[in-house]
Amino acid sequence: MPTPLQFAVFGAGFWTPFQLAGWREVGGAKPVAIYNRNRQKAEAIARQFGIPAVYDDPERLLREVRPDFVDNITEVGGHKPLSLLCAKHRVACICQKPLAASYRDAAMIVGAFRAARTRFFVHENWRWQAPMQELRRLLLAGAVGTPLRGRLTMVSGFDVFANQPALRRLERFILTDLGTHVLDVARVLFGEARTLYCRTARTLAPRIKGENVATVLLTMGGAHTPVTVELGYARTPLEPSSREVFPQTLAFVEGSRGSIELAADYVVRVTTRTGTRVTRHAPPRYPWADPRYEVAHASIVPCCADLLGGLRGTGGGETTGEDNLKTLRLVFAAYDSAQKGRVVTL
Ligand code: 89Y
Repeated sequence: MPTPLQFAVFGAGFWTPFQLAGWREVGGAKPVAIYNRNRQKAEAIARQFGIPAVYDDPERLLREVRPDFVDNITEVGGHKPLSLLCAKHRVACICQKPLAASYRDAAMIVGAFRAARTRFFVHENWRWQAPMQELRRLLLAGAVGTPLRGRLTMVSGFDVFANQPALRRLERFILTDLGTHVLDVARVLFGEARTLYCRTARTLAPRIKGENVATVLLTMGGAHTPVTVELGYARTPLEPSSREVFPQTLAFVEGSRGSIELAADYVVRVTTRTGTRVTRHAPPRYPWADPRYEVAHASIVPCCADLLGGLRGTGGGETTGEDNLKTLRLVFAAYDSAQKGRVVTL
């Protein structure tokens, strides 16, 4: 067994305990210090996970501890300053999504790590969800031929603001918080985008600053496959059959030889001329995961395992900063399209 990498945690909010539990599940990395501007919150997490050192000054932590890497689990406002601090000290870093509130800032962060010749990754976990992995596998294997069109839907009335009140204050909400995930999955499934058109709305979700509904139409990959991404966190009255599935993303792909449906309860239906094959791809059940976030929390484990391989240089590490910039280009092109009312060519 290789020596575990020693890491420092930045942030002590809603996601931190799940992220730490995920690392514990993966093994091979040990938290040795935690920073949070509110020291008491950091101390509580340190007690829970046996982290020996607590700091309320991130630079002091980096100087004194010199961790192998930092897991930056702060809210979006902390991503740029804290990531740049890691680049300055040449400490490898994994940052939560969305990497930054603008494409420019995100590119600046990635550029700083490139200049410092230091590894930098984004913890983008949606593509690691068990049913998404199956969809990816099926498309790669050509199970339904060439994709002719695709639809990815995450429309929910779940109160995401209760656990993450900072989401209410985002000027740009659903495309940065959720669009980052779902547009990333779209890239993984269908290839890079050629064109993009987006409409946004703010509706039926009181007391938030940003948009909470977005529809993005993209053409993707060599085949220019049309892909629709539907996002919504709203208390929209939905018909009973479209029941609440948060945080599952549903999908439907029509191909030249059949179709694939990713339905509620992690059910995958593959229909070809020979009939329909139904399988279930539920995520592993972890005792530490919040059951209301089951598939999202479970995906932390394969995501961290992949990033650990990237940090060690032993393979994996799909979601580099550079890769995430490609996803963020779509997120911010979507705002541009919605504002100008026109198609963006990428
Ligand atoms: O912040 C979001 C995330 O990354 O997963 C779901 C979420 O908690 C609410 O959209």
